Amino acid sequence: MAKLLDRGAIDQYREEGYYFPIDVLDADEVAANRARLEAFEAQQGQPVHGPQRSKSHLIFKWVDDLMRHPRILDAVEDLVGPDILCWNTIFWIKEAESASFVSWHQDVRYWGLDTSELVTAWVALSPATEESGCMRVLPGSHREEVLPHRDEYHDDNLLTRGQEIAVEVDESKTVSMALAPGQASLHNVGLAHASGPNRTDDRRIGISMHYISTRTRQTAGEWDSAALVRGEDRYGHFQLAPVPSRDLDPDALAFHERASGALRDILFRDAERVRPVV
Ligand SMILES: O=C(O)CCC(=O)C(=O)O
Repeated sequence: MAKLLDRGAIDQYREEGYYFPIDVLDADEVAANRARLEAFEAQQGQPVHGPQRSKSHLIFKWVDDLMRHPRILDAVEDLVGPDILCWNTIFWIKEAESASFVSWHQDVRYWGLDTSELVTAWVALSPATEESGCMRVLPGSHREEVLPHRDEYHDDNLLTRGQEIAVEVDESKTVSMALAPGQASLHNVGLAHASGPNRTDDRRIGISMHYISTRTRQTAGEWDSAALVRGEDRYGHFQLAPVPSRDLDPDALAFHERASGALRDILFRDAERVRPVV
């Protein structure tokens, strides 16, 4: 029996490659998480950036908690089964009135994972609207061949290599996944997706969490890590990440350094240029 998604939602996800919205956090929880993020940014004098954007559950205890949120895990379990790893967590922040964008891309092309079942849950901590640059998806593209990509390294592109699909995407067939703060969307690793600039006076803040079955293997690197978030790991294909005891836990930070270095090697493995962001 499904835990959170109904039959229609599961069928839509399988057919179209996405499903939204799912209510995850209430207004107080959103405010508390945003305050934690922004207190950290105020303290360091700049927004979360570079390697801080990825595997961020190893830096921030509250991201680790969010990654284990029962409503998210119930939805993910409905799609990948009961033994679940979270491979990565990524901040997607577009400052107010900023040109930041994400080009059309398919994650399956870059992540080296031998699964077509990875589910991304993307949680909004501020309004994700067409105006603020919410995600757009190309329904059904996860069931087609992976499209050719090229690297553009555009400064405003939030993607590591500025990777983009090298053929025209028919915008008339795309769907905008607008979310209110505290809501989440789900999308499949093969689904083509993108997002435009933020034309509002608030930051657009999202956190993506990338879930796989424990069966999954990393094929692009010798060593990779993931967090066991539900069930049992009977395979041992990934080094299991520690659970931080608090924000900036020194042991978890040391693990983050190794884990994000390995991730960078995977993401840039056939790239012309390596950028500090992962
Ligand atoms: O936040 C965005 O606009 C894009 C996010 C994305 O590419 C992802 O979660 O896979």
